[in-house]
Amino acid sequence: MKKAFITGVTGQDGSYLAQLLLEKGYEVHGGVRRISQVETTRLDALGVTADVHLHEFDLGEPNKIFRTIRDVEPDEFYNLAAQSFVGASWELPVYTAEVDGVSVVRILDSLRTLTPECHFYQASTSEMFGLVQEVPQRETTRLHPRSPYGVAKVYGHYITMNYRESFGMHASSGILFNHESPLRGKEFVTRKITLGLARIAHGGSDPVELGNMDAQRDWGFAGDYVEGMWRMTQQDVADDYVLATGVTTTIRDFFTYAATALGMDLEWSGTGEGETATCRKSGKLVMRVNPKFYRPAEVELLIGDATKAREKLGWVPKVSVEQLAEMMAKSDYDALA
Ligand code: NDP
Ligand code: GDR
Repeated sequence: MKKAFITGVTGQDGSYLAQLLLEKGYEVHGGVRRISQVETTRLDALGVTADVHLHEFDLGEPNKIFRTIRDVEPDEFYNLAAQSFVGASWELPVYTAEVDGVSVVRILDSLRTLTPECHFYQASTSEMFGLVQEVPQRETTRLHPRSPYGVAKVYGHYITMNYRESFGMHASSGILFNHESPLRGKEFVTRKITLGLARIAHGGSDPVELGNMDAQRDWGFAGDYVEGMWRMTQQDVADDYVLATGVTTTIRDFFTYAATALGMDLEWSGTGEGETATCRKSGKLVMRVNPKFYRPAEVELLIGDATKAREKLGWVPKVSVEQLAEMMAKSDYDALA
């Protein structure tokens, strides 16, 4: 039985990946932070908490990283833990650099010492592309990150490549474009929209307040993306791969898809800070822009080219952005019923 260790197992991707690996017969271990109460809501939602071996683990503690790897001796190591909210990274730039950047080399170096044959996966991101250099973005596109989060992830990405090249380690990076699900954190825009609209559909009167409505993202379903992570670690030779749908959508259009799924027909008016959306039938204001959600520097357009993953890994995303918006909106609506 293969043993996998997942950092960030309590997060969105960690939970779906734990479920996938359990289905494939793995012994699954995961790291949880020492906080006042361990949060396993997502693992609970997928019904897998009891099957995952949970270890107290924090990326900020190098000795713990070393000891955990020594104790578990994993065959595969998935580094998914991160301060993953781009918006918070301007408030927490040094912490984000430590957790999302420097800790990657701590893991790699411990693996090199203790279990050099272990296959390693690093959660890299389309945020590394940042300012648009090429459309669509692929593995070879020049990086120009636009947030402290993106900058920290660039370090994690290159140190993964460097340990592969320096020490022959099986270390892969998945450059994943945005992927969402009903288990997405509530601060991310898709979930903020679906939760806000579900509350309105149940009679709530607070409109959803959003920032930049013109940003475009390539959104897929998290369940599809963890399958791609696993495929990367199964290859004979480690490499870096983009995972994306190849379809980009504005925040406004995602909002419309989610509203439509809940039976709301919207009327849009205004632009920029004055933009609003109203439900035609009820006359309710459902969205207004609040500049407090604007970012100091924005990534305006992300659209990925996953040709390499399709050709070499046989990976193809199955869920469209419209289906995703519907899945998330209905899940939030049902949970509030
Ligand atoms: P989440 O925010 O849902 O999960 C992050 C996980 O990291 C949580 O389990 C969290 O634990 C854990 N964590 C945070 N800080 C620490 C720390 N200091 N030590 C140990 N664990 C920590 O993220 P996602 O599941 O969405 O993303 C997974 C990874 O993929 C992240 O690295 C993210 O940056 C990256 N990524 C995500 C994309 C996406 O669209 N979802 C796209 C591209 C990359 P806790 O539960 O205690 O908070
Ligand atoms: P992102 O996701 O920054 O792409 O990072 P997020 O959902 O936070 O933002 C997407 C876009 O929506 C715009 N936006 C808002 N965003 C939030 N969160 N809240 C708002 O009110 C709002 N209004 C508009 C943002 O400006 C942005 O353009 C996610 C994370 O999962 C990262 O960890 C991951 O690396 C990348 O995706 C790929």
